[in-house]
Amino acid sequence: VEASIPEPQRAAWKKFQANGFISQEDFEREVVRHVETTLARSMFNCDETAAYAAASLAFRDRLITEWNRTQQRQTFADGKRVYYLSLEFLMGRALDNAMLNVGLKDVAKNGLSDLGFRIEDIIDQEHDAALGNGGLGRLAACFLDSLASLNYPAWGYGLRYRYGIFKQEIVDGYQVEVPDYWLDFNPWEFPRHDVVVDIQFYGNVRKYQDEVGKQIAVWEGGEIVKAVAYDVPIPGFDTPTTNNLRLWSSKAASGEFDFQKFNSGDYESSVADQQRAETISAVLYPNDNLERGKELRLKQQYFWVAASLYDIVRRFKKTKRAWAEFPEQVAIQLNDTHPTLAVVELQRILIDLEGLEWDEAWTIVTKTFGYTNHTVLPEALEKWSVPLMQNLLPRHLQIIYEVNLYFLQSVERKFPKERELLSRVSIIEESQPKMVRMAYLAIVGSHKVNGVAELHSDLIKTTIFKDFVKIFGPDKFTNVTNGITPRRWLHQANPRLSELIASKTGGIGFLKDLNLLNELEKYVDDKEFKKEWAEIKYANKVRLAKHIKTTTGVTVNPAALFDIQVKRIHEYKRQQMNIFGVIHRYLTIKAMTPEERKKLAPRVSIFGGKAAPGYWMAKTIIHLINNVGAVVNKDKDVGDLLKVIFLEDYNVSKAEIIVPASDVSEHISTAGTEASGTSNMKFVLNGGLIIGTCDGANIEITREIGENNIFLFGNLAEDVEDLRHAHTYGSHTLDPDLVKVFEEIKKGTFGDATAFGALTGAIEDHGDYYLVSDDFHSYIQTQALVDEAYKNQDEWISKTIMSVARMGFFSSDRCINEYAESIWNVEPLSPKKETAPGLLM
Ligand code: CGF
Repeated sequence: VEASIPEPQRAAWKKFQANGFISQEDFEREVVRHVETTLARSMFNCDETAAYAAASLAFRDRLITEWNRTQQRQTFADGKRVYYLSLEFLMGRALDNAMLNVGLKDVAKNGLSDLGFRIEDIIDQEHDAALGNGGLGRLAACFLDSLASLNYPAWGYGLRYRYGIFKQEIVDGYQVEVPDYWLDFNPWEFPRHDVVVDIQFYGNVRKYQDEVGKQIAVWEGGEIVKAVAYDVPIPGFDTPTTNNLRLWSSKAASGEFDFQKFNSGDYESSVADQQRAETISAVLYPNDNLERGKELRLKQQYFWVAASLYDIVRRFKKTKRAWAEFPEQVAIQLNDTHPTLAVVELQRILIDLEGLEWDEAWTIVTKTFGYTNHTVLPEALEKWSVPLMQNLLPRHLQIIYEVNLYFLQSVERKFPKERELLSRVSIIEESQPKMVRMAYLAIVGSHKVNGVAELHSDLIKTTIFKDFVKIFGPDKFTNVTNGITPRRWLHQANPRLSELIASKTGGIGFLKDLNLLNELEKYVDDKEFKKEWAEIKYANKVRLAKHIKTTTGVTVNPAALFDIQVKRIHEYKRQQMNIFGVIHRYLTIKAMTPEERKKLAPRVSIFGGKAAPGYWMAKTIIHLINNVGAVVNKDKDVGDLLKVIFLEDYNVSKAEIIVPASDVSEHISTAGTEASGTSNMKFVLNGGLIIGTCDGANIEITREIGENNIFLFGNLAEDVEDLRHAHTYGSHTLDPDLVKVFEEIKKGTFGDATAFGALTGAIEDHGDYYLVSDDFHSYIQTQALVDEAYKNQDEWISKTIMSVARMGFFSSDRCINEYAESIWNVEPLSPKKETAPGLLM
């Protein structure tokens, strides 16, 4: 059906086309209209929640106007688009971001005040969109911001989980998970009930030869689930470009419920189908760096990639181009191996549905995809059991076998004498049951594979993907060091610092070209500037101290050194080493004379982060941190010298309060385990120093900001294997300070010692896989250097200014430009007007 308005009537449309507000008056009118009509409330019945809803709807309308124009522009330009496939998008709050990106925060602030509200209170009403676990999902969110800000024609594709990452409550020191139902009111999405795709599961494959002898495969039977699109507008900063994030929601194909069953009195099973279908997009798997191989997860993956590819292919087919041009129009990035089935799905579409020959199709497929690896941890590398896949996706499994066959044949031709190599690189692992190795499938199906920091990209080439480098050559493997968006992680989270920087670098241009931060080097010794810099840090610490007081009841001194470690709780990230260090500090303070105590810099050790619900060791670490806090925080001998805080339910909006308040933050993973880390970048950008290992992006941060401005410690990645070997086969003597810490735990100082037996046992008796004992001495020594350095505030501040000045490299804009150039081969499409209406530079 033709949906376009006929030419003669278009003038009427143009006259009434929505334009979105620009002035304060228009904004206020829109807010009042939404309160009164959309929400059916009045001025006598408008609380902060309603005001948030109305303000958000006003901004949403504003965004959608530009979204429409952007989509039209991109369609007319008919150029290449990027599609970023990610099972996680950890977006956080949208209102503040939208206001800042379109340059209308002041308008909103004054408008809301005119209507009787404080903007901060309104912003605070918003529920985080928490469709992710940690770094990987937040990276995807930063990338969307950069793609739009740099005017790249790009779409994100993900799942619209009904439940995002769980809310964490701490009860008696233990983590308790509470479901996070966030969709009660979500003004940021547009349901597209007209964009619905049928997704098939199960069934079987019928093969036959057609008249000309061609093999035809038909996937039949099974069940159908509907994918419904929900669109979320993504506004660029200082540009009208507004890109799209399309999230799929699952729905039963058979409508509401089975009426036949219902009428025959079988009510329960009549709704069962519907529920089963809706379960697919119901919940985000709460694991970071761990894959568990559950069928529902595989269903999620196929559901999402099949719907996304259908959409992408449909859009391409409208251009009426030849299939060979597909990779010139479409670049698809696989965020980790989660979307790897997309490779197989595209091949299936091309050969089974569009009738292309295998080789022709496979050339198109491999030119289209790029794959980003985010981890070398073996437990995180995805594998799917062949029987499971056979049952759920029978045709896809056949295609995977065929891809593998041709791949192995090519390897054999190239390396005829290396039989071992064939089994090592086979996409099918010959185990019991057989498994599909998704990373290998992603490598074979993509034209580029990248790691996310230099060390990580080197490691994948020399360890887990070594054989593939030999087969495909080194050029297929590349590095794109992660980045963060300075819009959210400086301008939004730390408005005062952003303003101060703007005043010295010639305006807010640095938010689009982060290298302009270089200008700050001039002020490293400027007294007045340093004073303001220090005041801002102090104010941010006061803000966090208030948050700590209201959420934990503990009073902390904002003048103390704030030492922060916030991230997912994982043994490789070594929060256990941090808390053991805290216990060591506690014991040291207890043994000090009052005179000695006076010389010590007071410290607040702040932790935050979620443990995967099934990750018992991580939960034990949380428990120990809380128990140590309970003892230390009420110890009169210690007073302000040490406080230990665990912040409940760490998420993006809390990070916006926490990150700007650090003096030191900890990034202390065992060398070679953290692919990149991105919170390290956020903390340094906000004027905090870091204590860290030579791991992930810490290495490049050191290169950029200089060795004098970072506290590095610990063993190097290249020595880790030997040390582990020595633990297992040699004698493993524990660090004496660590032994004392363990003795204290075992005495029961921090509650029932048996609760922590596994934690100490992993180090004492089970090989200390994460090298906690090996690194403990150098960790403690380096913490002492931090104490010393902090005493010289003048120099400390200079270090932080110098560091911020040199952080330009870590903008996600740099990162996206690198992807665009070296992987996607896509150009920005700038709107004619350079500046978004309302944004005054
Ligand atoms: O991806 C991670 C994070 N945990 O989500 N990985 N995964 N999977 C890595 O462990 C981080 O080191 C990395 O910064 C992040 C984004 O690439």
